[in-house]
Order: sequence, then structure tokens, then C-alpha cells
Amino acid sequence: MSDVQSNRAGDGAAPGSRLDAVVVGAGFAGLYMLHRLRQLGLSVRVYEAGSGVGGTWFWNRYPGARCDIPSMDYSYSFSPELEQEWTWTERYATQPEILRYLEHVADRFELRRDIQLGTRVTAAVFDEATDRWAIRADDGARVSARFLIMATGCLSVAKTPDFKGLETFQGPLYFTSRWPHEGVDFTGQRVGVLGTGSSGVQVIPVLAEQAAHLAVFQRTPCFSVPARNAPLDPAHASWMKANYPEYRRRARETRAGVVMEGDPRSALEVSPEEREREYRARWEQGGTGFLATFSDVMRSPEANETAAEFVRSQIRATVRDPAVAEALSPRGYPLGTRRLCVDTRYYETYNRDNVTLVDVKASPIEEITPRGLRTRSAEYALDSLVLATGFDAMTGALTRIDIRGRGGAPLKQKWAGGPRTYLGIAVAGFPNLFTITGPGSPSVFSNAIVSIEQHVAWIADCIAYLRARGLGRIEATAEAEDRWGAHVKEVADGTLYPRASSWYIGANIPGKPRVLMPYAGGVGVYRKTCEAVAARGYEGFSLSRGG
Ligand code: FAD
Ligand code: N01
Repeated sequence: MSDVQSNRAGDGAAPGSRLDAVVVGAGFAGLYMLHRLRQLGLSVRVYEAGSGVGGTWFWNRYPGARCDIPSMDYSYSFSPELEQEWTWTERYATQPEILRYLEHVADRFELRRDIQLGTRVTAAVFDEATDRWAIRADDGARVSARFLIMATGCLSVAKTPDFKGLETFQGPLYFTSRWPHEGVDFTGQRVGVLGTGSSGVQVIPVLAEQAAHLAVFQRTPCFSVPARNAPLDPAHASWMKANYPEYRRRARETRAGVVMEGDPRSALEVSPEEREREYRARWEQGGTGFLATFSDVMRSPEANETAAEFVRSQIRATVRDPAVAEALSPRGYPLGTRRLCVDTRYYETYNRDNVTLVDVKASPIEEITPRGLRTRSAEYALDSLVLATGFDAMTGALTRIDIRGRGGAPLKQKWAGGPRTYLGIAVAGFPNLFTITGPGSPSVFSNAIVSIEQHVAWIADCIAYLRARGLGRIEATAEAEDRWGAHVKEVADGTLYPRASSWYIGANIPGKPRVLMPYAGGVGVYRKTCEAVAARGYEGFSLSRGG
């Protein structure tokens, strides 16, 4: 019998509010999860805080926003019909186009009737008597669900820097990650942008074309490679559509969920001239394939430095003012250990007369004033301020919900020293809870769609397995979680990632424990591990009939 039909009293849920599953979030992950659970015949409700579907692509509407994984890869593979009927127009799709795609998916698979928009889940408490989750939302709703699936996103909670005086600023303040739907006209304005990560790198060139003056406040220079974006070549699109099944299969077996021809040689075994030629060829191709120029760019500090120096040489060749070029040149951390940015005319933007680069590492921001921003050495008059200051990544959306597992234990407390999960999907002490692309899975180290689809399919198969056997409860064991955590750490310690202060290790949020959150073992290897766990009857989990 479906849980929705049993309608037991006693958990505060109104009739009709007893569900088989609740999914939180309606981005790429939540939409597909809903589709798969419906196919199993489950009663499901999706709660989404935003007023529309799309997740990342609903919220991040800043000018210049687009994906940095090629559009034909950055899309669902679960429906061959969808793959064939959708046409991407550019190599890297813009935010409006990706949002249209997700809206199309919601319509095409008739998902909207089970999605409640504009509703934020605030609390979820596991009831050990019934083995169900009691879920509360900010509209006062209370529902009960056998399974709780968090599709809350790794980059969905904006970081708000606590600058002195921020609230006194009299001009409009914009977050790239919460951009106004009606757009913003900066014509004639003095605009400040704070932040030079992927969002800053995309928004800066577009704002520079509009604003009377643009001041870019940079604390840490990024490594950025050109996108070489262009209209999608129809011949390439046709080839992809004809070869999608095999192409997707190959992508799933790679490290990062994207098919990339990598050079198997070491950067150190070739002559300086050949090295330069290879880097240049990748630079001309554009995109994150630059990281695959040689096999050891992400493993050996010396090899990495050759790639880093090539990027610096391109900055010097592009930016006319040598002092500005030097200030833009990243040093002190390996290339790729903070997410590599992919840009369109980013470095060229600093040759414009109306753009000023302000190095706020050399001269830190002291306060935001009513009319601008003051650093230790100067004051900048601003009409508008744009914050591209990033996210409380991977754990932020989960720890903002009051999630309580067995014995009323809060997830936030369990993760006080850093996130602990089994496979990044489940947490010991929190039965029937699943986290899509959670910490401890490849997640943000990969083409997100490949990782999302793998998790969604695994979770759906797991629930189908339980139901087929009359089981209502699954929980990761503490031993399996500890073993997985040790493995994630061991793999992380063998990489260059811990050498950078990045959001990958929580370094961007004051007080956040420094732990490399994503799993660096690669999506191909990880998928095999997950498949083996399932094939062995969900090894590392305890399964029971449930209340
Ligand atoms: P999201 O799209 O983040 O959706 C999560 C949803 O959950 C949000 O809509 C949020 O409102 C909702 N939510 C969270 N908490 C609650 C709550 N308590 N109650 C109700 N609703 C809640 N990845 C790539 O692989 N390639 C790219 O090119 C790429 N480009 C990106 C560009 C930008 C600007 C950003 C910010 C990220 C990008 N990413 C990219 C990462 C991107 O987040 C993922 O690709 C993907 O969109 C994540 O989908 P998701 O469904 O897991 O999460
Ligand atoms: O955020 P970030 P993002 N004072 O954290 C600066 C994805 N994404 O939104 O490093 C001064 O990378 C901060 O400086 P520092 C992608 O996964 C993809 O840009 O702390 N500066 C940094 O420069 C990406 O990695 C795309 O010194 C402060 C910037 O703000 C992830 O989302 C596009 C500061 C934040 O950079 C996050 O990217 C957009 C302070 N107090 C996003 N606080 C694609 O292209 C922060 N900063 C696909």
C-alpha cells in the first residue's frame, strides 16, 4: 500500500499531506527526481523556495551568465526524445536559454502539478515510531513523507560578506545570484563589482560595456581561459544527436563527466617549445579542456606551474598596462584548485578607459559608505554595487534547514567539524534521507548533470528495491560512513586542491571547517562504487521493514 493511502494520524500532517516522498528544490536535480519517483508510482511533492523552476538558472540572471560545460553536454540524457527535440543555439548556452530548457522539461513531463513554488522547507524531523519524516515549510505547511530527498543545490545559498556599513549604502545593491527578473540598466552609472570568481568574470565584461565607469574590486585574482563561445555548429549538433547514446556512455566513465581528449604525457617530459604549442592549441580551442593539456597538470605542482605561467603570459600579452596585468596574474595557488573560470573578453576588458581594477588585497576594504566604498588608501564613489561574492557551497542549503535525525540529533551539529556522509548520498543517523550531489560525491568537480542523473537514478533504484521487498527504512551505517570519509580524505590528500583557499574546502565562509567537500576520485570510478554497493544489496546500509 502506498503511504499516501494509509493516512495515519498523529504526526501533525493534514489529510492528503502524507506522501511517499518529499523533494526539496526544483532545479536540474529536483525536476528529474520527481519524474523518476512518479514513474515508480510514488506520491511526491516538490517544494521550491523560488517562484519558478530552474534552480541555479532561475536565480542567477546576471548579464553574461552562461554554462561553462558545452550545452550539448550540460543537458539531461535520460530521455532520448528530449535529447533529439531540443536545439541549443550556442556552444555555451546563456542563462535564459537554459532556463527555457528547464521550463520545457517541467512542461513536457507534466511535472508542475506536484511542485509547490514559493515555499521554503524550514525543518524536517525523523519520527522513529513511524520511520517517516515530518516536514515543515515557511507557509506553515506540515507534511509527512517516508523519504526525504534534498535537491537543494551545491551553489544555492549566497554568501553575504559582512562589510562594515553595507546596510548604509544608498544606491542599489545587487547579488549576481539573486538578480532582478526585470534586469538592470546601468547606463551612465558608476558601478562597483566585488568578486572575481566565475560569476564576476562573466558579469564584468558586460557591465563594462554599459556603465559610465566600472570599478572591479579584486581580492584574489582568478585563472581564466577563453570560452571561444560561438553559435553551435549545426554539423556538430547533428553528429552529437546521432551519437548521443555512445557519447553519454563515454562521458559517464570519465573523471569530470565530459569527454575530453587528454594528452597522456607529462608537461615536464616535453620540450619548452612543444609545451608552449600544446597550451596554445588548448587556449585557442577554449574552455576547461585546458586542464587536460597534459596528464599531470592537476597532479604535479611543477607541471601545474607551467600551465599557470602560460596563463600569466596570456594575461601579460592581452592587458596593455603592465601593472594591471601583474595585479590580474594569480600566484600562490595552483591553477584549477579554485574553479577555473571560462570567459568572454575578460582580460581585454581591463584595456577599456572606463574600467579600473582595485586590488583590495593590497589595500583592503575598510567600509561601504552611503555613496560608495572606502579602502585603506582611497574612496570610490559608486551609484550601484554588484556583489559576485559566491556561495556557502555544498553544505549551506542543508544546514540552513533544521534537519533532525534519530534521537532528535541535528544535522548541523553532526557536521560541525565538516560534512560526513556515505557516498555523498546518505548520512548515518538520518534514515530515509538522500542528498543529491551531496558532500563526499564528485558533485561540483564534474559536469553537474552527469552527477545529478547518476544520483537520481541510484536513489530511485534504491527506493524501488526497498518497496519490492516491503522495506520502509534504510540508513547508512556509521562504519560505512567513516570508511567512506577516510577514503574521500585520502584521495583529496593526493591532489593539489588542499593547497588553495577555495570554496571547495569551505575557506570562503568564516568559521566553516576546512575540508575538501567534493570527492576527487572522478565520476567514472565513483559510479562503479555506487553500482557495486547496490549490487551487494546496499552494502554499508542497514535495511528494515520500518514503522
Ligand atoms: P540548484 O539548481 O541550485 O537548485 C536547488 C534549488 O533548491 C534552488 O532553486 C533553491 O531555491 C531550492 N532550495 C534550496 N533550499 C531550499 C529549501 N530549504 N526549501 C525550498 N527550496 C530550496 N555546473 C556545471 O556542471 N556546469 C556549468 O556550466 C555550471 N554553471 C553554473 C553557473 C552558475 C552561475 C552557477 C551558480 C552554477 C553553475 N553550475 C554549473 C553549478 C550548478 O549549480 C549545477 O550545474 C546545477 O544547476 C545544480 O542543479 P541542482 O538542481 O542540484 O541545484
Ligand atoms: O563565487 P566565488 P562565484 N572581500 O566564490 C570575492 C559556479 N559558477 O559566484 O577569493 C573581497 O568563486 C572572492 O575573493 P576571495 C562555479 O562552480 C559557474 O564567482 O575570497 N572579496 C572571489 O573573488 C563557481 O566556482 C559559472 O579572495 C570577496 C569572489 O568574491 C561557483 O559557481 C558562473 C569577499 C567569489 O568567487 C562560485 O562562483 C558562475 C570579501 N569579503 C558561477 N568575499 C560558469 O561560468 C568574497 N569575495 C559556469
